[in-house]
Amino acid sequence: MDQSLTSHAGLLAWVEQSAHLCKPERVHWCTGSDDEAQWLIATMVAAKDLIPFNNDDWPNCYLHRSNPNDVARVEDRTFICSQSKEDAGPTNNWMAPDEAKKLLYGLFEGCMEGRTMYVVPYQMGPVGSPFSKVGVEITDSAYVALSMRIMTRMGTVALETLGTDGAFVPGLHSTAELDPEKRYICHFPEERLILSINSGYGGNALLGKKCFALRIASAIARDEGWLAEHMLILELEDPQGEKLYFTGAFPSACGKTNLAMLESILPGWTVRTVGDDIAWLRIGDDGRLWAVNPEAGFFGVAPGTSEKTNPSAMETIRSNTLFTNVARTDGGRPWWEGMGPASKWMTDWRGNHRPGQDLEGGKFAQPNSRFTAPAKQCPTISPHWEDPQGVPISGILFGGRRNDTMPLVLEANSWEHGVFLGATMASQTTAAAGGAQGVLRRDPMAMLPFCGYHMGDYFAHWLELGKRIPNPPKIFHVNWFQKDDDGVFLWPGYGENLRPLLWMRERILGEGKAIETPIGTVPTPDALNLDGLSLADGVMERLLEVNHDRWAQECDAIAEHFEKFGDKLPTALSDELAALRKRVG
Ligand code: GTP
Ligand code: SPV
Ligand code: MN
Repeated sequence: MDQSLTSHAGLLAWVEQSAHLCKPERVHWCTGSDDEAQWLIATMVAAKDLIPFNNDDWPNCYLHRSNPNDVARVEDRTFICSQSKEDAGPTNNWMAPDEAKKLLYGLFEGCMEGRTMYVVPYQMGPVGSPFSKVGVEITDSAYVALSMRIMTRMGTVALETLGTDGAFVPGLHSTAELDPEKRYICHFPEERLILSINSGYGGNALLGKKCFALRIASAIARDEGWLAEHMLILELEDPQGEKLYFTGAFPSACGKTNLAMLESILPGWTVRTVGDDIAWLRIGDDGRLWAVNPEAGFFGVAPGTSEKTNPSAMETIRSNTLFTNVARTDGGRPWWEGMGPASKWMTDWRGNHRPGQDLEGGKFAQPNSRFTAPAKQCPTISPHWEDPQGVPISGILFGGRRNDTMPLVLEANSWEHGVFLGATMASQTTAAAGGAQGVLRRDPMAMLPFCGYHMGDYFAHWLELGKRIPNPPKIFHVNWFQKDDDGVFLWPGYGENLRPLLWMRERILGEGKAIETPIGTVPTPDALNLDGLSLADGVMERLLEVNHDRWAQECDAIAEHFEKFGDKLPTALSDELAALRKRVG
């Protein structure tokens, strides 16, 4: 065993126990140093687990191809293992903790034979922040160790925060045989423990991210009176230099990274990035809601990312970036659909060498292919992104991917109505998780796959918290994804999303032209600043339309969604539905 880097008795005992169970050939404690990263990379390149990109254009960038059966989160194999089934609620898979441990520890037995066991201490949240928390992931995947170094504050820095007797969230992970039939992602919210086996992919395997910072943290947040959310955090600076901060909860692959890195299309206005996926929010001493990004990197969707849609992401990923399941051109560059013209010959994400014009052989990049890049490389990163107290939030956006029904932007009438908008959000499913794509489903607050306890209690927690915020943010709902009758997006999206954002800012400042509708407040058709954008006649009206027939149907769909929560549905939300029905008529 290498020199362990800590005298934390609880941590040493757990590592010892895990080594005894998994029987690795050796144990390596990760420090997070540059030398260590280069050694991990060299080991993986030798094993063909990483393929270098052309170092002149893409310095220190590598391609990792995952097993084709292991390319996304697996919601049907993800479990909340609370003592009582009821605490997991109707939206989570549940397994009894004893049963889950018996099953998983059985699978972990000897699973690291001949392998290295990496002990990966990591910190979620900025160094020196009172809100930061420590986790330790034990894994047999060098890819995971390397990714955790980008996505979190990993290594010695986390052990320093932990000290000799601090609390940490243990997470045991093994790729084992990558057997999809034996793949389990289990969370024990009472014990604050994570067990994950037989996947090496993103949210299943980088345990600091969805497993800790959302599922376990949401349970901690309920107990401690704060929120752990699937949200981007952005800074909007006006031409006078005044800043406002927004968070936005959109389901997986529905535009958080893109909005967080928005390139302003209007002179004088600047958007900067604080976080692109997760926010931890607390009520500050000043009575406002403050948000911290617990992560240190971006695990972003590659397809659709280009100089045109997201130049800031393109610059961020230009060096020191891991790419997972993208294509590789013969010139040694990464490529994916939506990046630009295909090159003459490419190796697709499965490793097949094909002409770039070959449209028969399927996509060159896996639709959920991703980049893993350090946040500090982002040209639009906010100077406040690591502020220990976080940033003060003035607006919360909920949003989904819907062809119709939901207007481009909608302002809630109150905190309760805003919670209702979040609780009833619906969105078409994407490639970020296994299963059918493009199916409309309710995804409350974009937390359906990530809430670590009963979703009804989670709604109640949001409502309670709202009562305790003297200056609550205004809540909005946005939809960048409405389509016309030919299936073409009605709204250009990306940088153009600045326009609705500016209207939301005006509303926060008590300005902005608006009309009350039965579903909330929408801009008048001339309220958005459309300088330099030409939309066809009637498009803006259509983007802002509130169709009463559709909304009568929507009320029925919401009622059905609410039924799941039984007694746990807060009356404030059933009251909101009743009031909506009345207004819709
Ligand atoms: P996760 O990392 O899975 O949580 O996803 P995310 O919410 O950060 O989504 P992301 O910004 O990566 O966008 C997902 C996909 O939606 C990409 O292919 C984007 O190109 C596309 N997209 C993002 N914003 C817009 C938009 O405003 N309009 C349209 N039409 N597509 C968008
Ligand atoms: C998501 O699916 O919401 C992601 C990617 O951000 S993963 O880390 O795989 O969860
Ligand atoms: Mn996400």
